[in-house]
Amino acid sequence: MVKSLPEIFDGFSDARKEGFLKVKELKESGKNVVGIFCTYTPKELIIAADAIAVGLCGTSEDPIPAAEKELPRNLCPLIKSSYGFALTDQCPYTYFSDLLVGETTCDGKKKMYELLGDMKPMHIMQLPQNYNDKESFDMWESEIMKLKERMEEQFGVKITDEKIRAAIRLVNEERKVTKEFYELSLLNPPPLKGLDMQKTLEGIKFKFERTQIIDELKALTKKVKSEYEAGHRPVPEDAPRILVTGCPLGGVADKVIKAVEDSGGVVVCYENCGGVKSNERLVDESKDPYEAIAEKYISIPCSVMSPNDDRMELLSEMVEKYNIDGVVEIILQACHTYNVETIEVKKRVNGKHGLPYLCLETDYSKSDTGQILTRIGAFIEMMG
Ligand code: BJ8
Repeated sequence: MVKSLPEIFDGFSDARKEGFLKVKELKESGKNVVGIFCTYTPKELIIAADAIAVGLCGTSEDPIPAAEKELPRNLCPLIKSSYGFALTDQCPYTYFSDLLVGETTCDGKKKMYELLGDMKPMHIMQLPQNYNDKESFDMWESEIMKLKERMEEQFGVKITDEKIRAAIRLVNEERKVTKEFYELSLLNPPPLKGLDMQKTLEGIKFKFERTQIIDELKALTKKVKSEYEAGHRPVPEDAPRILVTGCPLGGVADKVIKAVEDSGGVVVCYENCGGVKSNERLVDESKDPYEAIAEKYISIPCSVMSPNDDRMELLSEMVEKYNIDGVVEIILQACHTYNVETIEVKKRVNGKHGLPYLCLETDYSKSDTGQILTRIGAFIEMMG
């Protein structure tokens, strides 16, 4: 039976739940599972070691009370949720992971990794916090080589030149089709709602056969385009076009993106991890594979970097490219690096682009849903 677009988007939304069974099956068939938490993890090395990479960033508030018995309450919900899942053994992805890989990004995450190391085998990559200088690059390249060695040792495999190059090509292909999918929203009016785009970008993290992800995304992009060409318009022409930036959205999308779209706006660009930040730049296939991997990953403009001018440049590029009417920034409670960067983001959006900017600090609870809807409603109305 041919599925409709809403059914396909809901399918991506259910991917996290459905992936539980899939990961169990893969595990039983002898596959090794590597749990990851961040866009800085070089997935190519995990794939080249014939293992599967599974995202373990918590997006639910359920395990937070358990985490708060050990962690400070005044900590980012993403960290508390991820830790709570590991602590309570409630998350099958964490349970089935043979190895966890983390990076020294923000303070809370890197200290949580130390604690996780008492529960599971853990490999922590030392991430330098400057993407411009040579010493930082050399250090990161050596961290990439250390991860290669750890994968080989942990799983008793050899990562050959051929395997790493094949993994690079595969992940690059996935990035290209992901980009083609989210670039659908360059159209005006966009051919899909931002919440459906977000469900899809989040859902692909819980599909483990990379070629299947590529095929499904290509087919989805084609279907959205052909329905648009046939006259399907899910978004009104005058809906203000919103760019969302800031912290990862997995745990707050239903609250924030839905509020934007229920108020008459449409999210056309996600600058966050999972969107533009992780997919715009490819690994250079013509270079030494490890140098090329190091170059790609160290250039991710996350707020843990200092300085982080590239984020502002990327933001400006996207504001112009997507013909943006307003920017909404999401700060997860106690995320200091993104929170301090809001000053620069606001200046850039208001000053350079003359556009309205709204910053929302939130967590995974539902207690501020009404307040967020009111603030976003007023923001969108101002643009109307
Ligand atoms: S590359 S955004 S996935 S670190 S929101 S845990 S920064 S206190 S998630 Fe992130 Fe990697 Fe950067 Fe992306 Fe800390 Fe902030 Fe929480 Fe964060």
